[in-house]
Amino acid sequence: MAYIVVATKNAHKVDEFRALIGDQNVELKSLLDYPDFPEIEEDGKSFKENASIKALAACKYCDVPAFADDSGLEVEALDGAPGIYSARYAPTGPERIEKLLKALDGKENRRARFVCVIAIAVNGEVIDTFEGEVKGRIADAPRGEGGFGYDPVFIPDGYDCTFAELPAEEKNKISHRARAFAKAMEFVEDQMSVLDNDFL
Ligand code: ITT
Repeated sequence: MAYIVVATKNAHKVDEFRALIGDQNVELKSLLDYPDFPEIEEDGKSFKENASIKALAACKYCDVPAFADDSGLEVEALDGAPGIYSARYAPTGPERIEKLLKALDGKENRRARFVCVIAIAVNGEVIDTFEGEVKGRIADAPRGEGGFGYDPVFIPDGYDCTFAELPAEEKNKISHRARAFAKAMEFVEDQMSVLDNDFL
């Protein structure tokens, strides 16, 4: 079976992508399947740059088409922070959430958005990038056990519950990742020949 590599070590992202790919005749591998893969320095200045760095590194190392997801949470009242530094905002997940809630303490504006940029790399080149977003607001306290990262404090527009309280299928219908992935798939379907027919 043909396979593609997603350039991530985040098992939650892999699960979400597997669910998004569904029953297509393609196997999804990740950097968790390549334990010797060298650490990638994410020194880009944007989601797009970091996604491109990761996709290219995986494509070159694994010698197959690869894609990467660089994502994060942008909070309006914090001028877009933590943004591309979402994974590095504090040492652990609970500490990141605690720091975010503290930073928003007393602020009326709790608007935020999750952003995801997917980069696709084939034959040692990034061929395109795709962005998805989901808008919402930051809850007063963490709620729910599902998802990962900032999900317990993110309430998507149109809902009263956090991403962590939603069933995974529901998050996967409206998330920044799902939206970026839908755009990427549309492109891939149009460009099958460019991708050597090995990519889906
Ligand atoms: P890789 O670089 O290996 O893919 P990572 O987790 O470090 O894994 P990023 O650099 O893209 O990935 O950082 C994304 C961070 O943004 C992630 O660790 C979460 O803190 C947050 N984030 C992104 N998408 C999220 C989601 O769907 N739900 C909750 N938090 C999310």
